[in-house]
Amino acid sequence: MPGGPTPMLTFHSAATQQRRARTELDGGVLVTPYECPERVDLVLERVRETRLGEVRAPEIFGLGPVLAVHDRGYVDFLADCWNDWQAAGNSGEAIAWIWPTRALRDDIIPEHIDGRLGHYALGADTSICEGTFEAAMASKDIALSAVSHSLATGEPAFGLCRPPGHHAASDQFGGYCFFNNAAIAAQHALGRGISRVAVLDVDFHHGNGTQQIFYERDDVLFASLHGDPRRCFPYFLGHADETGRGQGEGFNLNYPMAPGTGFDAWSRALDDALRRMRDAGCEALVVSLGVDAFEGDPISAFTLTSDDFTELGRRLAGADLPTTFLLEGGYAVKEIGINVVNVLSGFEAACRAS
Ligand code: FKS
Ligand code: ZN
Repeated sequence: MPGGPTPMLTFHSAATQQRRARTELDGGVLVTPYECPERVDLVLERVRETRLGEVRAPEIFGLGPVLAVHDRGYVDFLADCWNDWQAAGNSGEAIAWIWPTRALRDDIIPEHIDGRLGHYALGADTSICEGTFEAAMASKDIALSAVSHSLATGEPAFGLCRPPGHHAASDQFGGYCFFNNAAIAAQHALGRGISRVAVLDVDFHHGNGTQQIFYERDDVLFASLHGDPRRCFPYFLGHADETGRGQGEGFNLNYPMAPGTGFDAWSRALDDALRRMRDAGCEALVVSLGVDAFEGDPISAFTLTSDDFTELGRRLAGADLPTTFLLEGGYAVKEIGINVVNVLSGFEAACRAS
């Protein structure tokens, strides 16, 4: 269909906008969060403008697929956090400020909301506000709908997820993430007759949550291209020597790269990850699609151009697998639509050409 719409479906829900946090601790002050609702509006606008394909509402999946990768106590905490925080008399948004660090005990979960926040938080960058849980629920339903569609049809699908997911561990939130959408989708794919899934994380930041969730398993191959944790968030995971444990040994691949890395070196890591996915016999691909490796990103440090994102899409199509794209980060808001849709249309163009 030259010039006509391509078959890539986008899953989107206005409920993702229910999270409208006002605060993020940044440089010692509270700023308006980089991870803002406009990000979704702008990607959606570009999807429509380029006629990428149909936009659909997600199906509702409930908590079952969430509990397949997240801890029950954690999920309950997220559901109750905003009410408990307000009931304790706080006027601002919920921000963790004390943690079970090396010098303290971590085996007894406190009852007080301040202690619970510290138990379940990775860092202080991510405030919890009204609507956060509802938005996270919508985000994982988008991811589940996208992966279901892709597996049912063999066609690629795009989940316009927000909040993002890849920093969310089995029982911790942070880095703007609450439910690990990619992990939930990958786990769901395994329940649908796929025996090994690849999760390829191209966001600038290491996908610590996805790594942690699957670290001891060989049915999910996790590969992440990211800023070296010696110098980049999340600082405490994502080194090259983290290769998996037990059954999972060899199924975790980290490609930390120095700030300033451009597409040449970055795409060599990408090609290596794609080769390892093929060698491992992966049958489906979930892409944690952050576009913060972009040269103009305000909080990241790689130098990919908008055209490089098109080439990324082309190379991903070469894997020739049912592919689900899930939005993660990307904070150059003005260019976020172009960069995300470049990946998707590069993928589509390569599929049609072959
Ligand atoms: C300090 C700014 C640093 C942490 C960076 C979070 C990155 C999040 C992300 C995701 F995809 F999850 F959204 N904050 N206030 O881009 O990896
Ligand atoms: Zn990121």
